[in-house]
Amino acid sequence: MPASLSGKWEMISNVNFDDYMIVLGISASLRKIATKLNLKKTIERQGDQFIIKTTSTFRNYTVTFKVGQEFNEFTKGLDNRHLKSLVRWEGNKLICEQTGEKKNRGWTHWIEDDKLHLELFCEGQVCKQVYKNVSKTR
Ligand code: VLZ
Repeated sequence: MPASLSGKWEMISNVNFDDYMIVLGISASLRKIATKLNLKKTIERQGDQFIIKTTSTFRNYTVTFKVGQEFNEFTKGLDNRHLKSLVRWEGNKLICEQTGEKKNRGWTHWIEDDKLHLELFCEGQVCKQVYKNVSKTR
């Protein structure tokens, strides 16, 4: 079994977020705000359903899905695109493919050294974020 992604997480590093937002067409003014945010993730698992909440002082974004089941995703408040998304396990990595206007788009989550790792990728750009656990209990 992969190490659990569940819990509360707070970002400790964020590399190439600006270039990731550029390929998504996020405006310079929004990018300026977004790059300064201290992002948090809350990941909950309810049976075979995952809920991933990304929160900040500026914007929040929640996605709910079942592994192996394609779903419609609307990136409301981010780049506001409609996607067909599919999440699967590959070893200890939870991988989401986001099919739509942008090619080779998606993300990968995994646990390494008790940290939550995230790669956000789109059209050749990769943003790498690492989060520390801030759950009361785990
Ligand atoms: O995360 O797709 O954990 O959805 C950035 C919000 C969060 C900041 C991006 C405001 C969401 C941006 C990243 C203003 C334009 C993401 C998935 C993997 C779950």
